[in-house]
Amino acid sequence: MNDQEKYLFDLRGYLVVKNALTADQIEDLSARLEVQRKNRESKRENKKPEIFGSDRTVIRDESAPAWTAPSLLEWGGTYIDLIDLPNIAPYLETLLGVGYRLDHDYLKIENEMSGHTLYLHGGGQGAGGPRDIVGSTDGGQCFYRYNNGKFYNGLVAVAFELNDVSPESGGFACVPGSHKMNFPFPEEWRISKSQATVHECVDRVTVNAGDAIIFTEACSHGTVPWDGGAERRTIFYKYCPHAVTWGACFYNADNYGDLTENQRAILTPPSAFGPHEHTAGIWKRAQAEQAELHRLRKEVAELRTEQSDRLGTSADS
Ligand SMILES: O=C(O)CCC(=O)C(=O)O
Repeated sequence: MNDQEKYLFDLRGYLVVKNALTADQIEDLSARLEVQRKNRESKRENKKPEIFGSDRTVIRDESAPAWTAPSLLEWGGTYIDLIDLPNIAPYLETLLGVGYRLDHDYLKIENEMSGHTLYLHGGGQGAGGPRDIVGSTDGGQCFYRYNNGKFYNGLVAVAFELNDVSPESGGFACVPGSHKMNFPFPEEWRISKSQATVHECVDRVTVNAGDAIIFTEACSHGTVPWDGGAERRTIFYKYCPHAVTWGACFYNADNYGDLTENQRAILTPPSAFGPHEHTAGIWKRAQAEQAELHRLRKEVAELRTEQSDRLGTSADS
């Protein structure tokens, strides 16, 4: 992150990294997404607006083990590479400090079906106000500071765009500078039901497919209602300092196939020590217990099936 980027991030609360993704990466991410959309269609799950992954506050069903909230990481390929992209990692380390962690991930699709409303949320130092969806019970999670030569952020989002987005189309927007605000966000500007009513203090950010918008959640931001014809498909990976958590459900790195040491470290649950040997031992034990639980549940399910098959056979004879 060079001095100009640091200046702009401190000034505005966001940055655009041009061409963060290669054409091949966009293709792979898009292809894997389309497979999931087809799956959803075939199950007749009509989810609007279309969101995949989760903010890790969602457990799939009653029987799902803890820490298995829906995640794009299950889709493999480039979705795994996004955890630790070499051209994004230096920004995250500068903004969050070493040992930062991935907190949650999701993908959002906007098209003519979306019918979105702009709902501005976030706001530094609790300035989001009591009606803010992320800052209402401000436990310090929405912080932004620059002190003693270091950035401090409670949550940094990386929004990877798979399509071109012009300001007239809609998409990411924010109130630049609001991450440093000392006054509550004016409620009358929070919600806009159409593009025409979006307040002039809101910046609409223009991007091309493959660009990444890096923003601090402390900056008041939201999605401008879509009016762009085709589609906007955006992947969000959101990162915290190692001691902070937003999601209630941590990643279990064992669930996502072969990962690099760095990727596993970034999926470590929160602690003051980060991905350090002190916490690594405890976490390894929790993972082993999860694996054991998984195996035992499978065994019980198989025994039950066997038993009901046997009962069915004897009833027939
Ligand atoms: O659509 C966008 O880029 C904004 C997303 C948003 O509001 C969020 O990530 O909290």
